[in-house]
Amino acid sequence: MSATVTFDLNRYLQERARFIDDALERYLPSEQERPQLLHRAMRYSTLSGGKRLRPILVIAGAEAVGGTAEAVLPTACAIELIHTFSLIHDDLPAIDNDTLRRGRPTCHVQFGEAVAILAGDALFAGAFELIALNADTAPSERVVQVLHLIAEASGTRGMVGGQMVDILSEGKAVDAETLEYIHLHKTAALIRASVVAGALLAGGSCWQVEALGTYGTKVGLAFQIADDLLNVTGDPSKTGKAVGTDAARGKATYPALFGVEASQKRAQQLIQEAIAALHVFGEQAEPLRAIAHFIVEREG
Ligand code: GRG
Repeated sequence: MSATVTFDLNRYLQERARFIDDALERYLPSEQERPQLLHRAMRYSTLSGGKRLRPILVIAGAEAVGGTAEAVLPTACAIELIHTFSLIHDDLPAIDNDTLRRGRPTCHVQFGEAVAILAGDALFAGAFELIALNADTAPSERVVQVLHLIAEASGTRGMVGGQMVDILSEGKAVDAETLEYIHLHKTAALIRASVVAGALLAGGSCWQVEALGTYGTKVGLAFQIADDLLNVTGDPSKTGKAVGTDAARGKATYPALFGVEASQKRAQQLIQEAIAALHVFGEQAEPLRAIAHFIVEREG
């Protein structure tokens, strides 16, 4: 008789998110340390109940090649700090001018623009301090590779570059190639870097890292398509942010260019391709397969 073991994704996500939250709590500067206002803002935006998808992908990438969550924890938290930085700056009046994030007032609404800008800057710098800390549990040459990977995925060849083209495209008719450039750089680059960083730190081989890179790019693109769809069809009580804002700002999105149904199909197709890239792995990659489905099925 063969027993079918179904992977419990909810439990996996909850346990790892708790593990990451506890570590972030320890790594972030205390509100009692000077400058207290800056530290309050950094903690307010970071410890505010995000899904922790990117740090969970660092851990799942490490586990896929036989590593552990403990060994990659500083880098997992570093990526959450970069992500939180990008959200704070993305919400600023000069960029998206959003007032609600993770169900709470955005950082600049709560603390003022100057504090929000500096909180973002300090989180970004703090991320690289944390990656360097990972030399305690991973070989230094792997840590250097990860520093390069994450810096590139965050900068002009990654998130910042994608964000720039996103802003320049507002209110314009963009073609499919430009839309894909925006999504691959603004969102998929950091998601890919998360999975690959975990695998590199845990000693993954070249072919394992390459397969996980393909997985990361495809789920990263699917993630942004799903985010575009949630901005059209989502429920603010579940997304924790306003809906309908992309259309109001004339943003370049998948539903705007291709419609809701074709966008859903494209996201599903990317998830199938991402899972196919994992064929070289056994059951150690089961969390990554389940996360791929979650990325397009989530409601928030
Ligand atoms: C950080 C180097 C650096 C630059 C800032 C503002 C900016 C440049 C980039 C913006 C990038 C951005 C906000 C992309 C959108 C990505 C996205 C879909 C975010 C929502 O992520 P979730 O759903 O959020 O994982 P939670 O709240 O769950 O963490």
